[in-house]
Amino acid sequence: MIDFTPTQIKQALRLYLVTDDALCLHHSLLDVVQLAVQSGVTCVQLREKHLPTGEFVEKARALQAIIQRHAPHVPLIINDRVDVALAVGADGVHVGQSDMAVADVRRLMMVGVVGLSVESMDDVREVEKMRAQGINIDYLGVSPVFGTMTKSDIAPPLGLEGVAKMRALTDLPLVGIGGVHVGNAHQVIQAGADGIAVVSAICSARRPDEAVRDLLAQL
Ligand code: TZP
Ligand code: MG
Repeated sequence: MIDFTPTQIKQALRLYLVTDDALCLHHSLLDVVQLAVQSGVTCVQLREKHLPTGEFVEKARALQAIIQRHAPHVPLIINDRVDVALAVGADGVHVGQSDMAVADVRRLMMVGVVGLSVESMDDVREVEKMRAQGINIDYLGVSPVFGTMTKSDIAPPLGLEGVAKMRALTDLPLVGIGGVHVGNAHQVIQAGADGIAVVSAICSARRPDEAVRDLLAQL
């Protein structure tokens, strides 16, 4: 675990892969991650909603080994679980609005990246208040930009207008997630995001390497 500069964080958000084992239709999750980092993905988030903790930790270590071997500059972020991130020495944690409060995450993660999903303008205003109190949040996930089947219990889509409005409310790095694919990635960036985060566009691709290259070409 190292400390990333704001510039490094912004660069890491450019093409951010969020994993979903069940959506890896043509390759194992580990193969998807390997192909993706070899092809230029700039960040990987391990997102596991159902694994027992021990297996979650094992999987985090397996991903870490792959990333270390093939693209050591690519950060590994753990979804939700500060304990898992600390146990394996991952580069950071990403939490949502109903996960552990981001101030508590920051207290536990004295170094490393802390990302937070924001689903409304009020969420962003709340973030700015926390920052004014000295709570260091590294980036925001704009969630969801478009409709998606990948995640249930999801807020209404913010749309490109929502991305632009959030951009106007904060200078934090923003990554757009939800229904982003090769056909709309460019618009998300144009609306003001620093990068895009995808699950199915890479995990479910027959050729994850080509999917990564095609997405990068749009950014
Ligand atoms: N958080 C907000 S939307 C989403 C997550 C994890 C799922 C995005 O999946 P996809 O397949 O890229 O639409
Ligand atoms: Mg969460």
